[in-house]
Parts: sequence; C-alpha cells; structure tokens
Amino acid sequence: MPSLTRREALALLPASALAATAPSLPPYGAVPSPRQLQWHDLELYAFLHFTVNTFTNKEWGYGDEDPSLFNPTAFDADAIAETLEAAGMKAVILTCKHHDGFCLWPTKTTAHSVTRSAWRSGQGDVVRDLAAATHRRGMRFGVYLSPWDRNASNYGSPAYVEMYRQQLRELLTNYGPIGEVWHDGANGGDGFYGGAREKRTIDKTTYYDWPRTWDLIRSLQPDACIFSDVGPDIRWVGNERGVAGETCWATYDPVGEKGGPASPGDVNAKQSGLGTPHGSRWLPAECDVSIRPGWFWHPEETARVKTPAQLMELYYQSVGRGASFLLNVPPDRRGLIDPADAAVLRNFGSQLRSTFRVDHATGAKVTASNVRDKNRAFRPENMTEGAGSRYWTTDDHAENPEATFEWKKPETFNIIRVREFIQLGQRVEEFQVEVQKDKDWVQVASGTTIGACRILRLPEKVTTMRLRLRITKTPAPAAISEFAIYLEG
Ligand code: FUL
Repeated sequence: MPSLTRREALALLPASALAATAPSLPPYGAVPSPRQLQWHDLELYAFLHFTVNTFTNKEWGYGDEDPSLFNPTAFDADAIAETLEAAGMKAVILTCKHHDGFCLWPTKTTAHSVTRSAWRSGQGDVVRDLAAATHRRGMRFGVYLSPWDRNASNYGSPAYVEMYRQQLRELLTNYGPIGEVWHDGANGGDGFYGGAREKRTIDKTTYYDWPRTWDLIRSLQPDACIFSDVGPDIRWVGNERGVAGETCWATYDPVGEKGGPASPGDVNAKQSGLGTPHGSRWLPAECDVSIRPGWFWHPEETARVKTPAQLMELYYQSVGRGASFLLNVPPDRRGLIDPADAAVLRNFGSQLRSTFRVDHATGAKVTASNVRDKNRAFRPENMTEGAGSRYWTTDDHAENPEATFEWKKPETFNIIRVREFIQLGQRVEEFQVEVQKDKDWVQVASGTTIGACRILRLPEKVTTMRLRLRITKTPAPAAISEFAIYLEG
C-alpha cells in the first residue's frame, strides 16, 4: 500500500481522534439550506434573453407580435452552451417567456408560442434544446417565466394565475432538473391582452399568491432555488448594474418600498444590496447585469459590449462580495452568441482562470493566536488546504484573533480571497490583512463582511514572507474555511 502523506493521514482520522474533546462550534443565526449551498458553489452563470424582441428590436414586446417573427436562422444550443462554458459559467437561465408572453416551448396553455413560428416549421423547442445542451456539459439549467404577460387575454384574472402555474408545471416536469426559477418583479401596465389593448393593474402583494406557487415549485423540483426580490432562496441585489454592496450580508429581512411587508416587485432596493446584518433569513444576493446596454440583442449595441476588464471588475463586485454574478448574453437573430460578445467571454474566462490558477498561500506555514479548545480539528492550516469542509475557528472569547502565514521565500500577490464556513452562518463584520515589512506590520487591506466569498483587490502588488489575517469584529467566533492569495497579471 502506498504510504500516505501526513495530510492524507490526517484527513482519514475522524476529527474527534485528534483531541480528547469532541470538536464543536455551534451554528450562528440563519444558515443556508442544502439547495442554497449548492447554488453558492455556482458563483458565475449566464442569463439568455431571447424572444420575438430579438427580431423586432425591442426591450419589452407589447404582446401583439406575430409569432412567425421568431425565426432564428442558425439556432444551436450546443454552440451557445459551449461559449458560456468557456467563460467559466456553471449554469444558464433562459427567458422561457418574457413580458410579451411568447413561449419558447410548445406549451399547451397558449398558441402564442414556437408552435406558431416559422422556425423549424413550428416543431422547435428552445427550452428542450438548451436544457439538453447545458445538462450534457454538467451545467445547471434555470427558467425565467415572466409573471406579467402582455399577450394573455386573461391577464389580471384568477384564471391567468392558474395558467402561469400550468406553464411552470410544464417547465418543471418536462426538461429534467431545474436549478433556478426566476420570478421577475416588473408587473402590470398596458398591453395587448388578447386584443383589449388597455392598461391593467394588479395588486402585486396579493394577485399572484406567491406562497402557493412556491409550494408547487418545491413539490416538482425540490432542489431548485427560487429567485425573486424577496427570495425565498435567492434575492435580487437591488440594481441591474451587477454590483453588490461593499458590505453584503447573505442574511436578509426584506421590507417593502414604503416600509411595509415586501413582495416581488415591492422591495426596498437599496437595502437589497446590503442585506440585513445578522438578519433572520439566509437570502443571498444575485447580481444580474447585461453584457450589452439592453437585455435583448440589438444590432446597434454591438459596439457597446462590455470589455473583459469591465467583466472582471463586475466579478469582483459580485462574487467578490459574497453574491453571484448572473451575466446576460443575449443570442442574436441567428440564435447564436454574437461574435463580439463571444470573443469578450472567451477572454474574460481565460483571465479568470489565469488569475485564480495558483494560490500562493498553499505551502505557507500557518499559525494562529488562538485555536478553539486547542483542538486540531480547528487548526489554521485548514484555511490553505482547499478542502472547504474544514475551517479555522477560535474560543468564544478570543479577542482580535489572528492567523499568521509564513513562507520560506518572498511571495508576491495583489488579490486576497477569504471564505467563511457558511454552513454555520455568517459572522465576521471586520477584518484586516497585514504584511511584515522589515520588523513592522503594515496593513495592506481591510474588509467588512466575508460570507461565502470576499475578494480584495490591492491597488498594487505586495511582496512578503509574513502575512497575518486579523479578525477585528465578530459577534461569535469566526469560522474561516479559506484564505488564498493570487497574482493578477
Ligand atoms: C426586468 C425586466 O423588465 C427586464 O426586461 C429584464 O428581463 C430584467 C432581467 O428584469 O425586470
């Protein structure tokens, strides 16, 4: 039998064998559900806005569009999925129905769908093709189904809410596992409504009876995360710029715009970006933003595709603040990613991979001012061993605990990534990173919340042989599962 390294041998030992006392760190406050934990791992994924608008050059279709307009000349779900995968995307969410009401799958609920389009003589199914292409690559597939439907004649009546649920039933039963269900907050207003061409207003707080719809989703796809302004699993970040708050809590107790109870379409958006410090619900933020000015593809916007550097910045402002990055990449009239967008995505993907390829903290000697119960299960080395299932933590009353990383030769970096062991809740409010220069410790970075992921980008490169992470404000012992440093070129 090949001999084990010390690390492998330690990993095989039950944690309780490492010390006389059984290790224990109680959870703190709200904690994520298993389905939310799976979602936290995704970090970066794509939105696809695609419908009749792609052909009419609109952002919001009125609902009177002729379905035959939807006619991509070269739609290829595998080519789309491949481009997104190359950018490091781990999931895709498709606008199965946008506000105009046109359904990208052959629904039984309305004739306003691909069955009436010229595309593939009405035999095509965009949802089926994209679900299959993403699943083939091990990516998750999610559905956006606009609650507001400007085509449906029954919009505003209870019958429409039943129709909406029926559409969800179709999407959640016929296309394999669904990772996320996206409920838009835009609601009500003027529209075609089966020819009525009028303004219809609904009461956002009562009309959809969301709790019943969410029960339906849970029963059909228990692992799917449900997104809306108020969750119940993932919250809107409060803006469409793709940016989470500099301080961003995964915990959140949403309130409405006027301070009352919140509902999809009625939330205090400013607070959504920050979350609620030590709030009662685990409701992490998702940052949605388009690679172009609009959500749908418009020929005149091809010159205004975001640059790879802008996407990197957005990555740091979303994933780097404990939220997720949902980047919209709208297919063009061929039904493919525009070559300009595809080139940017490839470049962005390779920048991400090269930045985060080598973690210079692995191999450091790590020590800490305090280890909980002096138990090796909580040793500070856990932060550099990349397992994610172990963490460094301290005794309850350890004051400003710090962990020191020492290298045999100088290391150079300009990116710091820290993660809390969120399975036990989000705790840290403030931390600092210092490096030793000659004899003195000099602060090179500081941050507030950590949560699932905090990335700090330093203004310039730092070279050192000794670094320390100091936890300066936390209401309960910090549990840190990762401390990594990288060099961005
Ligand atoms: C908004 C919609 O009105 C936009 O068209 C887009 O779908 C965006 C993601 O959500 O509320």
